[in-house]
Amino acid sequence: MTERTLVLIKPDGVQRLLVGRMISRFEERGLKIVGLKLVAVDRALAERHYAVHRAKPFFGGLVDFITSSPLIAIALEGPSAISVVRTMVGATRPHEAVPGTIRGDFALETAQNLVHASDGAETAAAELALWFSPAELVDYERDIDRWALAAAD
Ligand code: 3AN
Repeated sequence: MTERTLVLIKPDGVQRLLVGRMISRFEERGLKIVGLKLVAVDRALAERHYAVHRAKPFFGGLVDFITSSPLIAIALEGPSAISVVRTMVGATRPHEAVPGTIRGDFALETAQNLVHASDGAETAAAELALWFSPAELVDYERDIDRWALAAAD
């Protein structure tokens, strides 16, 4: 089933010059970029995005971190995109992430684990609406899809 999901390349990914490499991984997998922007996140947006973690001891630090420097917000589309992207990102705690995943290849610290990816259909819909206006999500055809994704549906 074709799905859309939200990916954030967090401030550590931007500062460590990993934006291009991470986008390449998603593109090479066959996922379609349907939204993309650089965002200087304010605290209100950060707190809404991480609202489920509001009661956690790391919440304040998490909001400080995500507002400390710009991030890249990406909307990706493809077959089972939500679970495909979560698998590509790897375990939340990078020391448990397997090699070949983004965190398994580039991260060691949970507080600096480079990427956010929506964890389910409801979350993806809510997060895409939070980060992108309808006009910023673009429908278009890619010629490559008849080669890369012919059997997808
Ligand atoms: P994921 O990003 O893998 O979905 P969540 O949703 O459990 O993981 O956590 C959201 C973010 O909160 C993580 N990406 C990480 O930046 C931060 N976080 C989670 N657990 C901790 C922790 N124990 N200490 C510091 N930061 C944490």
